[in-house]
Amino acid sequence: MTGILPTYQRFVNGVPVPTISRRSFRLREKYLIISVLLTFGIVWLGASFYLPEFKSSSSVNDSVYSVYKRIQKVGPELLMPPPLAHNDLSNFPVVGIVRHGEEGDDPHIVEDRNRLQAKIDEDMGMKVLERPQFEVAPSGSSSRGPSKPPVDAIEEPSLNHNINKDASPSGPKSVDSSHKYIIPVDSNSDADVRKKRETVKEMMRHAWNNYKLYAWGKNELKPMSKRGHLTSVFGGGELGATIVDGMDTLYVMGLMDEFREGREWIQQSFRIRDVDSELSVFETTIRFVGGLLSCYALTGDSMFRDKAVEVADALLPAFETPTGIPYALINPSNKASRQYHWAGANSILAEVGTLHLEFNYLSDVTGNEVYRQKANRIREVFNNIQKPDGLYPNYINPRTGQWGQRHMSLGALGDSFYEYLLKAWLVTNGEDEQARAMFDEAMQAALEKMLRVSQSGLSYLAEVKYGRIFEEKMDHLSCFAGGMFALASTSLDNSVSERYMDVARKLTHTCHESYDRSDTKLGPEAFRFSGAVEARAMKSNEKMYLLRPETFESYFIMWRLTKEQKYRDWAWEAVQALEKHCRVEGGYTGLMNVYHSKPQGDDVQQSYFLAETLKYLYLIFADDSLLSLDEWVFNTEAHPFPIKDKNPLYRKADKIEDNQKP
Ligand code: DMJ
Repeated sequence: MTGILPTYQRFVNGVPVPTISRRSFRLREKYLIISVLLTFGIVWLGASFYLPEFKSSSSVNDSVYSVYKRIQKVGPELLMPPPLAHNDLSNFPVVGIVRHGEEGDDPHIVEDRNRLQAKIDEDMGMKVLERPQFEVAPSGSSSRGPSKPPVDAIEEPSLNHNINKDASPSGPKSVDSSHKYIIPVDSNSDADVRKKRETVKEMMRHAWNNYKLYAWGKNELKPMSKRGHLTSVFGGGELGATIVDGMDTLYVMGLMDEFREGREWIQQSFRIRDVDSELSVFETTIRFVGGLLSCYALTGDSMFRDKAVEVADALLPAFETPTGIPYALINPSNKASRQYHWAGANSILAEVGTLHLEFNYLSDVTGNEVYRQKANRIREVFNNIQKPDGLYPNYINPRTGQWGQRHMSLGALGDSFYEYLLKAWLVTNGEDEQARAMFDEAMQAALEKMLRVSQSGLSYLAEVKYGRIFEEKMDHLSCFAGGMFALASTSLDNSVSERYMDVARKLTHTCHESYDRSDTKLGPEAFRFSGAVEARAMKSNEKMYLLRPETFESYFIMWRLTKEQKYRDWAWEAVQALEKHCRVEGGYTGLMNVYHSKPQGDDVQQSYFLAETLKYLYLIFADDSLLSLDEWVFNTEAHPFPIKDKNPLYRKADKIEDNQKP
C-alpha cells in the first residue's frame, strides 16, 4: 500500500536508490495542510457574508452572468460619445428636430443635415401630492368649476364657447394654493370608449417606465438601443426633458405614483443654472417653462412655479438685443447667446413669437413683471412692422428689426407664431384684443395666399416666398392648423367664423388623408401635391414619422367642438398604428419611412410624445370636462394653461414675493 503523498524513484549519480514509503505526515506537512484548509474556510465564510448574491446564487456561474448583464446595461452609457463642438454646423439643424451628440448612422443627424442643406439652399435664394380625488359630482353641480367635477351627459355639439367677458365681470374667486385640479369622473362614456382611453394610458405607462428604466434624468430615450438620447435643443445635458414634459400628462391620466417620482426628481435634480452648453430659448420655454407652469396650475405646488422662474431667468440674457427679440440659443452658465448658424443673423418667427403665453403667465403667478415686459416688446415689433402681403416672414433680424428672407409658412419656422396670437387672446379671456386682431388679419392673408385645393379637392396650406407659391407642400407641423381654425371659429362670432370652421374641417381631413395614404397609417413629415401625387411625401427625408402630435391635436379640438364620430375613429386608427409600428420593447420609436409595411425605427422617443401625442389621444377618449376648453388653453407643447377670470386655478399672485423680486 502506498502512502498519501506520492513516492518518487530517486536517483543518485544515475543509480536508483531504494524508496522508503511512509504511512503518516511529518509535523511540518501537517501544519501546512491545516493552514491551507483554514485559509480556504475563512475566504469561503467571508464571501458568503459580504456577497449575498454569491451566497444565494445557485451556482457561481449565475453570479458572474448577472454581473455581466449589469455591465451590459451600463455599457452604452459608458460608451456614449461626448457632445460635438459647439461650432460644429451639424449640431444645429432645422428647428423642431435638432439633435446632436451622436454621429455615425443616427438617422436624425443625416436627416438634419439634409434638411439644413435644403433650408440653406432654399433660403439663399409639491409637498407630496395627494391622489386626485375621483369623486362623483354632487347633483346640480356645474361642469365648469374644478371642484365640481363631471357632467351628466356628453354635451351636445357646441359651437358657442364664445369669449364672454360679461359672464363673470370680477372673475371666479381664486382658490387657495393647496387646491388641486380634481380629475372629473367620466360617468358617460361607454365601455368601448373607456377601453380606448385605458389603452392610451397604458401606452403612457410603457413610454414612462422604459424612460425610467433606461434613461432616467437624461432628456430623451432611445427605445431601441435602450439608453439616453442627447439632443442639442436641450444643450446635450441632463435636464430630464421627458420628465418635465410628461408630468401634466401623468397627472391628467391619474398616474400619481409616476407623477410623484417625477416631482421628486425635479425638486432634487433639475438645475438649469449649472448647464454649460447651449439651449434653445424656444424649446426650453415651451417644454420646461410651459410644463412646470402647467404643473403649478394643476397642483398649486410652489416648487413648480419656482423652477419655472429659474428656467425663465436662465433664458433672459438672450433677450438683450436692440429690439428685444431674443437670440435662438443661450448658455445658462456663461450667459452667451447666439443664432443658429443656418439662420445667419436672424431669429426664427415661430421661436420668438411663441413665448407670450409662458412669459405672461409667469408674470401673473409671480407678480414679477419682467417676463411680461420681454414678451410685450417682441409683440410690439411684430405689431408695428410692415407685413409683406399681410403675412409674417419666417426670419427677422433682432439687431435691426428687419425681416430676413420673405419666406412664409404655417409649417416649420412659422407655425406656432400664429397659434399664439389666437391663444394669447383666448387665455386672457379676450383681454389681449391686439393679439386677436393680428391673428385675424394674418389668417385673412394666409387663406388668400396659402390655401390651395388639389386636383381631387384636398385643401392644403402651401408655402409662399416673395408673394408667390413657393412649394406645393404641407408639413406635418402645419396639421395643427385644423384645430387652430376651429378654435378661432367657435370663440368669436364674426364674418369669418364659418369660413374658419370650413377650413378647419378640410385641413384636418387632408392631414388624415396623408396618414391614410401610407402603408403604416401614420403620416409623413411633409407631403406634396404635384400632378398625380396628392398628400404623399416624395423625398426620402419627408417620409419619416417622428411621433408628432399635430394631426391628433386637430382631431382632439375637432372632436370637442363638433362631436363628429369620425375624429374619434381617426384617433383610434392612429393608436392602433402606433402600437403596431412604433411600439418596441423599450418604449416608442419614430419611423424612417411610413410607406414601408415594416418600417425601420429612428430610435428616438421624443419628449413631446408624452407631453402632446399621448395627451391629445387620451383626451379624445375622455369626457369634455377633463381639461375643458372653456377653462384651459393648451400651449404649443400641449401644456394646459388656465384661462384668466374663468378658471379658478389661475393662481394670480397678490403681490410680488420677496424671492421673486427682480
Ligand atoms: C412640439 O415641440 C411643439 O408642438 C412645437 O410647437 C412644434 N413641434 C413639436 C412637435 O412636433
